[in-house]
Amino acid sequence: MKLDILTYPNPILFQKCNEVSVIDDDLRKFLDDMYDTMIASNGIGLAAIQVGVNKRIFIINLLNEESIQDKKDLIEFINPVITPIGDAKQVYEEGCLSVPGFFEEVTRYDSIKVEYYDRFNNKKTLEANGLLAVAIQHENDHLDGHLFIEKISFNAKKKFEKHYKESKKRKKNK
Ligand code: QAP
Ligand code: CO
Repeated sequence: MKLDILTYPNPILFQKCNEVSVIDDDLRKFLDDMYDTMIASNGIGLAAIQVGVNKRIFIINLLNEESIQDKKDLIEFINPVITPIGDAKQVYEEGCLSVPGFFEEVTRYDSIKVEYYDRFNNKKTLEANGLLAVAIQHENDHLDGHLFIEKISFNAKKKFEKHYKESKKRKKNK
């Protein structure tokens, strides 16, 4: 089932999320709904709070070498904890389903370790770099009530304000 995605400046997006205490069939059903929502919205990552659910959960499904978004590559992160590996940074042009139509460069750690639980309550550890590391850090920020637009340059923030005002006008005329 596809859920509605909250968009900036909905105050729910700025909430700090709570840890998941039980991983049961209801939670697995919710993870399926998150996947349907992400795919229907042409996303590669989605956090629970983006659909109004205050839980430390996100999902990521990047494209493979053939540029196909294969469900086999879906990763579901429950109660993730991220640790940077080293000091190296990377810059990537990010977007967010909660900030539709706006893309801007963000600097993040190049390499990270993430510990999390999967949908069957198995504890997992993953080391990531490149785009997967970007996606994990972007989604993990949602769990602490942060959006990528808080991490962009001063000039990019001005560009965002303009984009946001224009998108409000477009909504009004729709
Ligand atoms: C987070 O973002 C992310 O504005 C996931 O019009 C960001 O799926 C992962 C999207 C950067 C890796 C790198 C945004 C789709 C999707 C839009 C998304 C839009 C249509 C964003
Ligand atoms: Co996002």
